[in-house]
Amino acid sequence: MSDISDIQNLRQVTLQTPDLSCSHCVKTIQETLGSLDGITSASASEDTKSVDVEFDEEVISLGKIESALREVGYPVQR
Ligand SMILES: [Cu+2]
Repeated sequence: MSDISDIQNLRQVTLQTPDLSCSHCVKTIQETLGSLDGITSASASEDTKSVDVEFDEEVISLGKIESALREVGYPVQR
């Protein structure tokens, strides 16, 4: 963990989004998350119906990310 020690609060999660069904969904999700401050990377996959998100917890919370996904039609399954 020493290589990224200057980025203290970076967190990576995989969110299950069952409604993600095609490449258009992938684009929508990646554009939505990409527009949010604090998200350093967002990668959606239609094969696994999930989204890998890397974000700075000091800037944005996981709850906000989930809300943003829900707003564009992809509620996160827990
Ligand atoms: Cu779609």
